[in-house]
Amino acid sequence: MRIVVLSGGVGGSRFVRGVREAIHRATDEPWAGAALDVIVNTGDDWWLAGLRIAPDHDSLLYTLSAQNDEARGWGRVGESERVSSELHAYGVAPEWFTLGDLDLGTHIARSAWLRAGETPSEVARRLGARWPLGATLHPATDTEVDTHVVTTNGERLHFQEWWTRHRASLPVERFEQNNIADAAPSPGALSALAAADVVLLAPSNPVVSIGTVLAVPGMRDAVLSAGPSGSAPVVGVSPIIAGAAVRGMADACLTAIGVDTDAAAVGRHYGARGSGGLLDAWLIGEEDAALVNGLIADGLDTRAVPLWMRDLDTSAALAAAALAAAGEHARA
Ligand code: FO1
Repeated sequence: MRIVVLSGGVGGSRFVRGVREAIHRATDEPWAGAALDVIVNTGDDWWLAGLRIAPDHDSLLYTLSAQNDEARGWGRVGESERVSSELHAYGVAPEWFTLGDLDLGTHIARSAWLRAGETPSEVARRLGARWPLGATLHPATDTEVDTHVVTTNGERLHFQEWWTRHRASLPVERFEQNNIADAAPSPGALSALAAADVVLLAPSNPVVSIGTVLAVPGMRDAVLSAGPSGSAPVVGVSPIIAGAAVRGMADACLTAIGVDTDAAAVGRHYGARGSGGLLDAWLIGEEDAALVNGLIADGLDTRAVPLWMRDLDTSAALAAAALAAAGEHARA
């Protein structure tokens, strides 16, 4: 079996780790021994101090290699910030963005390979080769599609500044990705989807993570026609529980595109395959069980399951629930 997950950063990384764990724990489930490919959002990426920073990729790299700082949610465990304070002192990195010493190793390696002419996909392969990740990470596209925020008072700033400096507090007119019209899915993303038996949308930010992955021309069609028979089931996991974003500031992003911050609205935003959307099934939290019947009545197969990923057990159980839902939609 081949599983493909579309993922952003922190929430996505926990979910992908859960999928990997569910694969390892499986005995007679169809996903025992499955291959795992992750299509990673690159809209958060930016150039800083001459280095290419790729937060969502690095969240996955560090989480799957157990190098991540679980408490902080990003960066490396056991980190120090000696170089970062020098970068701040010289003014080549803003005070509100910290590049840890170990983390800089990743950014320097990535930037060196990029400068040598390697693609982001090749860079991801080389970075991942250092650890047994149990998954293959594919940037959604090898084109730089940095997300920018146009605020309601006409400012245009990189997503990282809006997210990290302003904590998503500036009202948003729209999000836009540079070069998105010229972008194409990365070769690895396309081949993973072509071979997929199931596609999962991680509980990442539906707008600036999953949304940005799907905004790459050709990606949505590749998801909808995934698999050898072009009909691999697509199952999504809600990043919203009881009207609140589990992590990050997805609520600010959803508001910006006119979608309510609730599990039903996000499910409808992705849409049921039968009505022109993406999903064959949608997983929401037990806290939102009252929303299930309305969504099913609208043609979206919805299940209320434990959605909180507190540890490996709960993450693996959530992943297994998503894979089981996919199995019920597997077509010939
Ligand atoms: N988030 C912060 O809130 N403050 C930081 O200084 C910061 C630095 C940073 C460095 C590398 C990296 O990969 C991520 C970093 N993040 C930081 C997190 C990042 O901005 C967000 O987690 C993602 O972009 C949101 O998906």
